[in-house]
Amino acid sequence: MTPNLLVLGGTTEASALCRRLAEAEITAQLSLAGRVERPKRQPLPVRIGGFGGVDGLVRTLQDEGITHVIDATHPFAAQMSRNAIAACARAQVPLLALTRPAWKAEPGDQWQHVPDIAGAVAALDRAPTRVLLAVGRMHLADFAPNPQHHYVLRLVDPPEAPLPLPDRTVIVDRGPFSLENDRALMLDHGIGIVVSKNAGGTGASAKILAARALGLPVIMIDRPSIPTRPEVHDVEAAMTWLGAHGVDLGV
Ligand code: 3Y8
Ligand code: NAP
Repeated sequence: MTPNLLVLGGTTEASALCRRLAEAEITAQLSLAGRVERPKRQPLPVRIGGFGGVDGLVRTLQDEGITHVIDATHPFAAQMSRNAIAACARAQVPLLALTRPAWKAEPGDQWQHVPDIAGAVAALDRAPTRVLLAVGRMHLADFAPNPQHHYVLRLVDPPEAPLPLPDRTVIVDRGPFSLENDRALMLDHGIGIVVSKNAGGTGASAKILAARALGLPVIMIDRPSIPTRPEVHDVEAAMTWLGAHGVDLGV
């Protein structure tokens, strides 16, 4: 069959896969939700926006004759991943997840694991300190119950709506970040604690490494649960899976 891949993206791994597919001249498109103003340029055609739930994704798979789906979304994009599992089952399209292992605490780390954003908010019910809140824009309002802290917010795009946190500094920047950058940022802002999603991978790990270097505590938000599906952690394993599912890798 002539391959026609759909990559669900928005991560470093998705970009690496897109580069590999373009090199191998395998027909594929990258899909983004449209969360940021200027997404990174990609070597494949990019579609932007939701599909319209499971039904919408099934329609896309069928109308566009998609032969394989690779879900390379962020581990916190759980709704997209759940929809992909359901839609690929209904449309009988092979699905593979390309993910990165969760970060693990090392000896000496001061991590407090919380199950979700609400758990991180509860963990901030403490005496005023200076918080590096680098969990993106979508959940900032959840942190409003703890206005006693000074928040250093890192956002991909300048905030449009008024921010729900009165005492804050906004840093507009996008990853991947470096240890040097994040260590200097924490020192410059006198950060006392870091809040982070357990994103895994390298693009967001700088703040974890910097907290480790500075001996700072981390509130680590564990990943939402996603039903099991075929899963690999690197691009070459994804290419091997494609080869085993009828794609001529041209090697
Ligand atoms: C739109 C598309 C690549 C992908 C790069 C990775 C690394 C750099 C680090 C911090 C943590 C955070 C956030 C983060 C990182 C990579 C990756 C990653 C974390 C872009 C991108 C899109 C998004 C969406 C954005 C979310 C936000 C989350 C910022 C592109 C740049 C905090 C996740 O303003 C918003 O609405 C932002 C929304 C979802 C989480 C949130 O809840 O706000 N990512 N990030 C994707 C789409 O439209 O489908 O420009 O490439 C991609 C990347 N951001 O190819 O190099 O692989 O994760 N993204 C987190 O991990 O906690 C920043 O600041 O330390
Ligand atoms: P989510 O909560 O799992 O998804 C919510 C809805 O957004 C989905 O049901 C789907 O809409 C749409 N959507 C999500 N990802 C999409 C994609 N790649 N292509 C097309 N539609 C998509 O997702 P999210 O957490 O908002 O993440 C959005 C994007 O940002 C994803 O690409 C993800 O990889 C990236 N990202 C997220 C985080 C994070 O912390 N959440 C971090 C880094 C990157 P329909 O139901 O209408 O199809």
